[in-house]
Amino acid sequence: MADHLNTIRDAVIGGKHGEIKGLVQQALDAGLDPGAIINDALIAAMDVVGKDFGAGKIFVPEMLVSAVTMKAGLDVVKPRLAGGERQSRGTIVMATVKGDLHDIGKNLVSMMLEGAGFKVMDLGVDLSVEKLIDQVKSIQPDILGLSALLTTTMPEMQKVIGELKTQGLRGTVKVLVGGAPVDRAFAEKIGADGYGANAAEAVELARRFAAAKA
Ligand code: B1M
Repeated sequence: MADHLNTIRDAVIGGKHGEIKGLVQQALDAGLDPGAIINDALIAAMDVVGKDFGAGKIFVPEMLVSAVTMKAGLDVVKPRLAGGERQSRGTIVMATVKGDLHDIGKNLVSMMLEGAGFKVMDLGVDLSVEKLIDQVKSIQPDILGLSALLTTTMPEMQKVIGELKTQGLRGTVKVLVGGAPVDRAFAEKIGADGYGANAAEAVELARRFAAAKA
């Protein structure tokens, strides 16, 4: 089991995008838990990549190839996660905020929320306040999930919450925030309804919101 996880982790770190799908499939065929593949191999690999990038050992192209490799691995795991529970627990709009192109964590959170029975409408990356407000008006989701990976884009979350208030929409939607630089104190400061440190916490919070509404 550890062999499969280590091989997948090393493949992501090494950016072996041509091999990753086969390796993940082999691990699934060997009976490994999809959650372990995600947490202990795919995410663990990106932690190493992030540290290496921060330390100047690798550069943006290498980081990008690792990201592409991780995404390809996630695509193989996704069907094993989603569809466990059929009845929708509610609608969640997910997006990465304006100026931010990081979407791996958001995609992962979206996948786990789908797996937990929510209808997830993923708007993608680089979403302006205006576009998000328009989508909240037209989709009328139960939850708005915002992701930010850059310290420079975190303030966009506050702008979105401010605009929801200005337009009288704040009471209609729960706002859930997350992403590596975001923490509970920041979430509280900007008036979000919840903060998820990872996908599991995001799912737990979304479940709590849904239960409170029911
Ligand atoms: Co970027 N990048 N990057 N990058 N990148 C970081 C974030 C950085 C920390 C790297 C570093 O310096 N060590 C750094 C940010 C520094 C800072 O702001 N303080 C950084 C930088 C500087 C940049 C550029 C500016 C680099 C440059 O061009 N000079 C540039 C910015 C581009 C832009 O966005 N405008 C850039 C570009 C890129 C790539 C395009 C090459 C690529 C992104 C590819 C993609 O996403 N499609 C990339 C990557 C891959 C990273 C790292 C290495 C990995 C991010 C990742 O995918 N992690 C990252 C370093 C790191 O974080 N270790 C880094 C795995 C993912 C599963 O985790 O996204 O944290 P994460 O999601 C977690 C939780 O945070 C949480 O759950 C997820 C699962 O557990 N979560 C939520 C996330 N969203 C949530 C929402 C929720 C709840 C929980 O509720 C709604």
